[in-house]
Amino acid sequence: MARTYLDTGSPIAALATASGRAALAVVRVSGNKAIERCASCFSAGKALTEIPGYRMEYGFVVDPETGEKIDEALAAVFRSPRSFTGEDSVELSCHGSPAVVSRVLGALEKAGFAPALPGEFSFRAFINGKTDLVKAEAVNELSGARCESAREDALRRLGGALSSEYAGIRGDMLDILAEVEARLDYPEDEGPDGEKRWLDRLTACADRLDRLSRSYIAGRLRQEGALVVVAGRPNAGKSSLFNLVVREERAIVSPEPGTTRDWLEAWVEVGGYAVRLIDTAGLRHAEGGVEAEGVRRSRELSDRADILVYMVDGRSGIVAEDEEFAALHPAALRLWNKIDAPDCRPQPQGWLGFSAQKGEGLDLLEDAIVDRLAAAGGSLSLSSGGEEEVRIASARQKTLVDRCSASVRRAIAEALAGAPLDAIAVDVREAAGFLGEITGEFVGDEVFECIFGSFCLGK
Ligand SMILES: Nc1nc2c(ncn2[C@@H]2O[C@H](COP(=O)(O)OP(=O)(O)OP(=O)(O)O)[C@@H](O)[C@H]2O)c(=O)[nH]1
Ligand SMILES: [Mg+2]
Repeated sequence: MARTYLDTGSPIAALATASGRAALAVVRVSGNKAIERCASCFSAGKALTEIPGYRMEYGFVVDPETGEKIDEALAAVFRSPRSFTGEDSVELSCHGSPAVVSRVLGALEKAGFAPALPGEFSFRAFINGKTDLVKAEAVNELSGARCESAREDALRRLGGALSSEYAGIRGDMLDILAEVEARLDYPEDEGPDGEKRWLDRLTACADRLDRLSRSYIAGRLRQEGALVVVAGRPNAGKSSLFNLVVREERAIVSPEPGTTRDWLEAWVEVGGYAVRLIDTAGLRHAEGGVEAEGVRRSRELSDRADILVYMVDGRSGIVAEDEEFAALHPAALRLWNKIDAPDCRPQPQGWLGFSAQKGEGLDLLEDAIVDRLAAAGGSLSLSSGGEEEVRIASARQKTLVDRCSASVRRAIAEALAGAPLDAIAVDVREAAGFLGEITGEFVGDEVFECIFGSFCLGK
């Protein structure tokens, strides 16, 4: 039967660094008798079982059945509870070739380690009380940070800034709940200001929740990057723009209309944001087949874009298809390409003169992209310059914050309408429960797989 996260009795092993060729690879093991089991695959096994935590031992990884040497390595020992997972753990720094890693993992399997599930080390850290869910997600976000803004935000969340914001709001709610329940039990004990006090505190909670919810757009853009899609009719110069931005001849450029059939993507950094730039197939009424599929994908990507860059060949000007598309995407950034060509027509108002061939207009295009992203998500500069804002980057947390906020707003509306206190208490309790779910105090088992399953292997 397939293992699950709840099978915490099995010791686990996984490659914690990226797979492929590298100077070093780190293989991580954790769990029941992890140090002893690892020692059975290590030439200096006895020393490994005897050294204290946070120490390293030099030796060779060996096959536990045949004693054959597999690789020269350093083994770092972490003893429970002072380890990432809270369990006994070892990190083997080996040489970073796929052949070495595969044999090392094979040896560990013979020593009783099961291959870890994605995020299983983090899951164990969570159930052993080493981290809450918000910080566990922050570790994963830090590992996945593609740009400076993502690193900065994730590190702040890992440091506990977001967890303490949730804990603060939840603490306030539990105080309010205690107050409401006391009024329920002893209505005569409260003065006339009593209701106003807790209602004010509840409103302050709702405002803090709304601020967190609003931070998600910026948080997501900073963490995941912005999807910037270049669209336009065939031959407009989309692939030329793509190559210009990625500084490489990645896309085929040719005077033949319909050159790009499938979309191409590249990650680039624009003004501190990670941008997933996409070059698409030229939009025209294709007669079916491969090209029509390409056009369908172009339209789909255009609909999903955070920013759409629409390009026109300034030598041929605007035609009906451009107008049709513009009506669907009024917010697109409009580029009038090929201004270097002598027969380029004058650009109409609202279009940015551009030359993908000469790089003219690129600075203005990048500024416009950064302005758009900033407008979408508040302050989105590369570095927040010491600003202490905490942002949500997790869709899971955003959903729960919104549910929590809805319960709080309902409680406030009921209080203002003079509803009975026990009805209000139900909503406040529900709201506090949503916050408990965010940090992992109350989470159903089925949720774990969903959360940790999206983490990296070995994390
Ligand atoms: N003069 C001039 N020619 C350009 C410029 N940008 C692109 N071209 C030319 O226009 C032609 C089409 O360029 P591509 O970049 O392949 O155009 P595309 O929009 O990707 O075309 P499809 O893939 O067919 O949709 C090529 O011959 C390019 O060299 C420009 O800024 N100035
Ligand atoms: Mg192209």
